[in-house]
Amino acid sequence: MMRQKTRLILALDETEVQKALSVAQAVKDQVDAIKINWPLVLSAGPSVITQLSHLAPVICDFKVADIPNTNRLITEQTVKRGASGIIVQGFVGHDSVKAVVQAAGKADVFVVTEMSHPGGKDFTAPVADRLAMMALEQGARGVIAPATRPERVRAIRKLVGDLLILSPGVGAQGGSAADAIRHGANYVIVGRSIYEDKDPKTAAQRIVAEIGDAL
Ligand code: O7M
Repeated sequence: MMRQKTRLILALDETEVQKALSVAQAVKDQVDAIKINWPLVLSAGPSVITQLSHLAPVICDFKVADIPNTNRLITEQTVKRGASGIIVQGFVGHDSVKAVVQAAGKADVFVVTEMSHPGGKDFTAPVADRLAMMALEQGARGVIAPATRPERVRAIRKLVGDLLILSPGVGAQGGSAADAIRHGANYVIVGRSIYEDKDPKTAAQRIVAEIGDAL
C-alpha cells in the first residue's frame, strides 16, 4: 500500500551508484516512494532494489511489456527483491497486464497510459483512454499520466475513478507539480530536478511545499 504523506516520488535515474544511494538517503523522508528504472538497476545490479527498500518503498519502473508468462516471471523476480510496486506497459494487452497483477501479490501495479515526452503523442496518446480503462478493469492500483499535459491528467482522472494517478514530467520536462496535482494526480514523479540538484534534499522540500499548496 502506497504511503501518502508528501505525494512526491523520486525517480532515481542516477547511474553513479554511490551518488544514487546518497541522494536516496538525503531525501527518504521527503518522498513517499523511490522509483527506479533500468539505468540504476543495470549500473548497480538488482540488489539495489532490496537495498533501497530499507530506506523507502521502491517502485520498479521496468515498463514491463511482454507476453503474460514473461511478464509473470519478471514480476515475481522484482517482488522477491523487495519492490512495493511495479510499472507495466498497457499496449501489450489485457492478459499481459493481468499476469502482472496476479503475480504482484501485495505489490502495487501501475499501467502507463500516455507518455510525457513529445513522441508520447505518436502512438500512446491516441489510445491512452483505453489503456486507462483497461488498467481499471484488470485490477491495477493506478496509472501513469503526463504532467507535461495536465489536461490529459484531468481527462484520465474522470475515467479511472479512485485509481491512483502518478504523474511524471515535472521540472526537466517542463511540467509543474502543482498543475499535475490540481488536475487530479495523487503523486508526482520527479527525477533530474532532485538528483541533479547540488542540494537534493532542499530541492525535494521545495517540490513537497509546492504540492502542499496545490492540495
Ligand atoms: O524528472 P525526470 O524527467 O528526470 O524523470 C522522469 C521519470 O519519469 C523518468 O524516470 C522517466 O522514465 C519516467 N517517466 C516519464 O518521464 N514519462 C512517462 O511518460 C512515464 C514515466 C514513468 O515513470 O513511467 C512509469
